[in-house]
Amino acid sequence: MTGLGAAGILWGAKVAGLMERLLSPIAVKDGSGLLGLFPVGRFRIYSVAGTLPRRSEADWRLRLGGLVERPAELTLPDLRALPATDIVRDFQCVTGWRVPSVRWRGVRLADVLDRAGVKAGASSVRFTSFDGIYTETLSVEQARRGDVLVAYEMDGAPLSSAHGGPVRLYVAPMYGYKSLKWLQAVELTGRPEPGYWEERGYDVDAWVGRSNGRSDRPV
Ligand SMILES: Nc1nc2c(c(=O)[nH]1)N[C@H]1C(S)=C(S)[C@@H](COP(=O)(O)O)O[C@H]1N2
Ligand SMILES: [Mo]
Repeated sequence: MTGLGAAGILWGAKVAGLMERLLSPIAVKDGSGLLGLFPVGRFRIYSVAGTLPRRSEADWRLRLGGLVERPAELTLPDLRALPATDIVRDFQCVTGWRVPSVRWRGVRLADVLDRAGVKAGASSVRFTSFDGIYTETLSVEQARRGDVLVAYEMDGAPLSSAHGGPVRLYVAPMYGYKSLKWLQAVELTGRPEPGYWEERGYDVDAWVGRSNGRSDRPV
């Protein structure tokens, strides 16, 4: 058991190094010019696409599809019309940085799923980003938790483009890589499709403190 534990920690550290190596040195271009990749405020700004994609609030749409009763395209006003939830938690990246007490506001993903009507055969949710590259996945059970949000505000302000605005996913109990930025589509499927970092070795079930060989304090 000790051997396996140590291997897990080594593996975790090696994989965490991968995220840093692939992301740290790049700079990202915003409409206004060059932006350093990190840190912005208390966060590091990550984009595997190497750019910060932009979509205005007016142009943003959320596609709901796959194994649902009522495929739909939601606008930001549609989303804001659903009950809002606030969550204040530390934000923890699997590479080790943590931002204390961040306030998120958004709609519970569960309410969005109910609006679309999840069909009986659906067991997973697949998320895509309008950066064209990043993907994520949750089980339907995880997606229905009360602390998983489709978020449109951070710390009392509209979610900035750097942080994944107008709308991103916020998966409070899991490492930051589950919180997909620049959310574009939510698709119900019959089996999990590992997300961007998960295809590169990170755990699909990314609970803070009990995944990826790490022992962070749970958030
Ligand atoms: N579309 C997209 N979403 C993403 C990422 C990314 O590179 N692209 N990085 C993930 C990782 S690893 C973390 S820790 C958080 C970082 O959020 P921030 O850029 O707002 O600090 O976003 C997650 N969501
Ligand atoms: Mo991360």
